[in-house]
Amino acid sequence: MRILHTADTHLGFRQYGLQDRRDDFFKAFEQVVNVAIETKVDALVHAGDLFDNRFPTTEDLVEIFGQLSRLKACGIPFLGVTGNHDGKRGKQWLDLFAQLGLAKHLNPTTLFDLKGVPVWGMDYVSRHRQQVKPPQVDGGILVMHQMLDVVAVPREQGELLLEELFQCGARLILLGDYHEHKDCVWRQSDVAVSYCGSTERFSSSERDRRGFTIFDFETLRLERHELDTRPFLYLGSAKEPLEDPISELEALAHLVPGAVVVIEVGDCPLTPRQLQEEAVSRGALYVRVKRTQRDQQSSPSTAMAQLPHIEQVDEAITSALKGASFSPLAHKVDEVLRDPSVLVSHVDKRTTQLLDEADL
Ligand SMILES: [Mn+2]
Repeated sequence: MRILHTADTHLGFRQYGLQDRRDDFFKAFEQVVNVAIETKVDALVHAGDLFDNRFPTTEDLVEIFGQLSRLKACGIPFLGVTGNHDGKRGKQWLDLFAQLGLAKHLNPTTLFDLKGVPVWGMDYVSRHRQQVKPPQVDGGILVMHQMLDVVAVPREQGELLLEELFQCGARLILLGDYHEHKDCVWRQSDVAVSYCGSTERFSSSERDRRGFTIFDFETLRLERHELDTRPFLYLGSAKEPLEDPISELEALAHLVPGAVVVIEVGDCPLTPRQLQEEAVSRGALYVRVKRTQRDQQSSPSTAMAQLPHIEQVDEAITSALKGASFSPLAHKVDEVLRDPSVLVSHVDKRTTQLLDEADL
């Protein structure tokens, strides 16, 4: 029996405020569904963070219904748990999808019978820096969305202990939350534990190819599938920041079209806005500029000493922003973010409205 394991699809995420990036996350998910259907897997397991947040838009819901319906038409069950990003108080989106016959919301006490193999799941448990006990189950597959001690940094912040997972009774434990797959499969006697990684780059630090895995339940053998995602081009590094990013961009012009360019710069006189314009004029989608400050590198304590007192943070941000060359739109967004009269739950809507009005 073949089980497709995916997680951390973060659907609806408008990374860098871009509609293109929002579409990229859906395209990656569509590829996962395509492979599930083409290779006729027995189930698609989603280990949490299906959506990037608790409030998917109607556009997001229309697209997810489309993909779940394709799976249903092919008789492939979609089995899921919620993650830390998409979990709601009370009923979950997965419960709605289940009600419509498009998904199964897994839980620790009632098994889902997948052709004779029990499948269990547990939604993300928010216990910051405390350990979560895995449920004791009776064989089969367990799906969870938590950080394992062996990948958490620092290790004490791990929510689950790998050793305990090996003892929980399941034979295959499919996890979400950690966005990397590489070196994230652990085996002990007849038990395998694995993270599949995210399907699109949720942050520019996710440098490896994105993908998902298919497990053969009988042999516990794993097939890795790589996804065709938005190219990210990395120029410079914290150790070797660029002094002259423009000539690097020129040298790599053939790689730039459509890419998100991540530039690590040192003592460069150009502002992020100027770099953005330079790269976009060469066809880049977006530029993420990281500045490596040599004095901060050598002495983090000096940088700490320069931080304003907590009560003056707002003032310090305002005066720093005055000196920065951000667009009027960026200043408007900043106003919404720091305006105490704007409810946190309204921030997303208000900023999206500003971006839509700006018609970028
Ligand atoms: Mn995630």
